This record gives sequence, C-alpha cells and structure tokens, in this order.
Amino acid sequence: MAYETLIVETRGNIGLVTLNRPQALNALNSTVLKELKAAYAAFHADEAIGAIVITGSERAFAAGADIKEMQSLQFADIYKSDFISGWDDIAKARKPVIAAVSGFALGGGCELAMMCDFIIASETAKFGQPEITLGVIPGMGGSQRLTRAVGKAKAMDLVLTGRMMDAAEAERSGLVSRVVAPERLLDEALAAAEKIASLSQPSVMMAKEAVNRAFETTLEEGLRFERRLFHSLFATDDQKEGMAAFVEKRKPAFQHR
Ligand code: CO8
Repeated sequence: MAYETLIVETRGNIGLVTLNRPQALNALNSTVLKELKAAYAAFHADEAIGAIVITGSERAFAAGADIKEMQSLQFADIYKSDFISGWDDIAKARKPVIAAVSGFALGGGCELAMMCDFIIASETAKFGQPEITLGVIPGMGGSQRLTRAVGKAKAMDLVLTGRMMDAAEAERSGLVSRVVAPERLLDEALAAAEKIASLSQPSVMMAKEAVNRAFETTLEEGLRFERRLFHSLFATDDQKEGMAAFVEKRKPAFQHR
C-alpha cells in the first residue's frame, strides 16, 4: 500500500511507523488514522513482526488532532459518526507498541503516545493536552489515560491550563519510561522493540494483556486473570524451550507457539 501521511517500514522483526506530515507538525487527520489502521493490520498479519515502534520527526511526534480539519465540524455530524471512535482500534493493538517521542506530543499526539504500551522520550519532548485553549477538552483518551499515568494533580494541572511538560517532568511523573538524547531516540526504541521481538510472542502478548487488565478491574480479578494466563503459558512449546535453555545454559530458540 502507498502511504501519504506515514512512512511504514520493517526493520528485521520490528514494524516501524513514522508519522510524516511535516507541514502540519504531524497533526492527526482522517488519512493518518486510515493509514495507521492499515499499517497496524499489516504488522499484525505478519507473523514475523514481534513489536511495533511509532515515531515522528525530531520537531514533533504529533502536535495534536488536525485543527484545520476539525474547526468547522458540527455537533450532530460528529455525534452521529462517533468521531474519534476509530482511534480505539489503534489503542487495541495486540502486539507491543513503543512510542518514540521527540518534540511536541500535544493533544491527540500525547493521546496517541499514551495508546502505546510505553513511551521513550528524547530530551526535547514536550507533552501536553492544550485542547482547553481551543474551547474543547481531550477527546482521544487524554483525561483518562493521562490521569491513570500521572495521577489527578498533574493531570488536572495539564488538562485545565493546557501547559506543556518537558521530558524530565514527564519521566518524573511516570508518563514516560526512559529519556534519552535526541540522537539516541530511535536506536533506543528499536533496541527495546528488538528485545521484545526476540521473546516468545504468546508470552509477550499475554504480559501486555495482563498489565492492561490492571486498569480495568479489581486487584482480586486482576490477580486471577494473571494467574490463569500464567498457567496457560505452560501449554506452549516456548515455555518448555525457555526453561530448558536456562537449565542448559544456552539461548532459547522460541517458535512463538
Ligand atoms: N492542526 C493543524 N495544523 C497544525 C497543528 C494542528 N494541531 N499544529 C501545528 N499545525 C501547523 C500550523 O498551523 C503551521 O502551519 P502553517 O505553517 O501552514 O501555518 C505548522 O503546523 C507549524 O506550526 P507553527 O507555525 O504553529 O509552529 P510553532 O513552532 O510556532 O508552534 C506548536 C508549535 C506550539 C506545537 C503550535 O503549532 C501549536 O500550538 N499547535 C497546536 C497544538 C494543539 O492545540 N493541539 C491540540 C489539538 S486538538 C486535539 O488534539 C484534540 C484530540 C481529540 C480529537 C482526535 C481526532 C483525530
């Protein structure tokens, strides 16, 4: 497929998506969503792909939803079409997704990063939910995912004032997992993705499901869910291989089954 707003590549066992609308600081419009869905679907269909990295440019991961596309929309139309709901598919990716963020990650851009499993940021990254300054509020999950990531005080501060936080504050607050020098960003994200892709896919996917369940349920139910997944992994060849390799002091050769 030819992409207009993305660069989509495979690097070994990794799917790499680069947002590519430099004239609009990678603002997210309906074409970006359509193409991201297609790229993710292709990566999920490709058994060799074990992890996905999504990134932007040095200046901007994404400066939000495309304000020019949204400005004249009417309530009845966006209500009837359930505008934004298509992004739920992106958040539901089953393979691990790492966001590599440099520059602006604002509004929908911050929300897209938060749909990923973890965020690696460059020292230049700036995160924010500035929708309030446009007379609206976050619409792609910002009020919910940001609050779960950084807690009420910081989320309220960002969502009510629209201010940006830098990479150091974002790491301190628990929004990002690592901060690296700008020139190291993509290598760091690809190395993390490579590590994940080298592991057993069923265990990686179940680990992701288990952590995500922590946001959806009680501790008791979450623990039960985790335990059942743990039990079920003993039905895989990869569990036998992983443990045999440890005992035999060699590298495991996972078959992803
Ligand atoms: N939408 C459309 N175009 C944009 C956007 C955007 N979000 N952000 C930047 N651009 C464009 C600018 O209009 C400008 O284009 P042009 O040269 O044609 O005028 C170009 O990108 C460069 O931008 P600036 O000249 O403004 O660059 P600066 O370095 O001066 O400023 C900023 C950078 C601070 C990032 C500034 O561009 C800015 O404030 N952008 C808007 C940030 C924002 O408010 N984001 C939230 C948008 S609302 C949202 O995300 C809601 C999410 C829920 C809906 C999801 C549906 C998909």
